[in-house]
Amino acid sequence: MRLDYPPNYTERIGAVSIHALQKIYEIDSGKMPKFNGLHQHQSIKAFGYDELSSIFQELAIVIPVKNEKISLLEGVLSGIPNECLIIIVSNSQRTPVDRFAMEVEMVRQYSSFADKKIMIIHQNDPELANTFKKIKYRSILNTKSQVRSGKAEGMIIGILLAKMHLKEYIGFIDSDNYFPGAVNEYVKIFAAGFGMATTPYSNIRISWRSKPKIVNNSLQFPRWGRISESSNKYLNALISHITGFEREIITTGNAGEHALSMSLAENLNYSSGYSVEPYEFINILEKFGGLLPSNNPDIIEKGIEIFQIETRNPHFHEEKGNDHLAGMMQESLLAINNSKICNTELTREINDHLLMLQVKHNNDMTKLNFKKKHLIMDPIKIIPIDKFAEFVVKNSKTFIRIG
Ligand SMILES: Nc1nc2c(ncn2[C@@H]2O[C@H](COP(=O)(O)OP(=O)(O)O)[C@@H](O)[C@H]2O)c(=O)[nH]1
Ligand SMILES: [Mg+2]
Repeated sequence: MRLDYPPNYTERIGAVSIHALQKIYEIDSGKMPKFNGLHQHQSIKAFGYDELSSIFQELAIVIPVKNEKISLLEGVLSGIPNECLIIIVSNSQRTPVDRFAMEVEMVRQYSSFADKKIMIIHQNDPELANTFKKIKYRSILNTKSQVRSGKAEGMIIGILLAKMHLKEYIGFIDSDNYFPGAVNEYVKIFAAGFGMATTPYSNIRISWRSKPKIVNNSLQFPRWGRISESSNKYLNALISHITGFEREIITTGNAGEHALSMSLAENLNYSSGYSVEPYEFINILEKFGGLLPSNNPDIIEKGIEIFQIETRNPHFHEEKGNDHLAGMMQESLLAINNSKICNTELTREINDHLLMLQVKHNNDMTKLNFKKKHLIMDPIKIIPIDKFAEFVVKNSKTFIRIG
């Protein structure tokens, strides 16, 4: 992979470096010759396969899935480089049709052809909830002491399984992606990002080149979806307010495809459901941006790097309708608005936006509850990972390891 390096500019906020969008010149830059001081251009960096491969071996790819088409999930698996550990966290229905069983069956069949390491677990496995109770990680449980539904909740389970398999990096890829080639590019981007990082605390975020859709019977390639446009706008407004300079550095507010080094992942709080991606930015700034008190001197000293890298492939995923989008927009806006670092002027603007959303969807008040709670989960660092591993392996009936 060959891409811009160093990034065009970097915004520094406390210990956090947010790098501007980096462009890819070659998805595959061939076999790199041994370093001779000549092949690295001054403003470009190339990663040969060997270099990427050594990062893939340390990388777990977490795929959250809820009732997606089985063939889409299989396509996603096919795009992930062989060396990566794959962790599927499913919240698919068990009755009347057991879609989780169908997923397990597909993974078993697929594995007989592809020599990959794949794990799968169901988010609603009662033994998983029991494990969380025993280790006193209650912020992932609902009032009935079950693991809450939600993408972020699934991601946390994925991070824990990756940690228990001693992985250094975790990447997240949605299961409803139509292009296995795009998935392959995402994983290469994650590895290139970790390869560029100069600190153990890094976050790699994917910016899609385009999100194709059909409008009036013709294929169009808009750059942003509606939600990304809004959350990028508000995140940029927040950053401009902090730095005093108006810039549009953030292009990846809602990127479902992103990756974290384990050292950073285990220190972050996660916001429930779909607000997890914009909240990741917010939480990094809250914790390490020097705006609020921090109790992580080692991380502050080494610094955090956020890379944003633009794909060459378009992003094409399952369209889930307007209600889904409105709910997601509301969750994302609340995640930004409820932060202590969000200033009053921006809060007013976001509140107006939320109000407008509610008026638009006034016949669907239950889904767009203005007083909706925005739940924050504790950093997984507090979980004794050996105990978690022991309980999950011994008790969880849905935890299956293949390959
Ligand atoms: N484990 C898990 N995955 C979920 C849950 N809800 C959604 N997902 C998955 O999360 C990914 C993103 O969700 P999606 O509905 O496509 O959201 P969008 O792409 O951001 O519009 C998809 O792979 C979903 O199948 C959940 O409650 N648990
Ligand atoms: Mg999707």
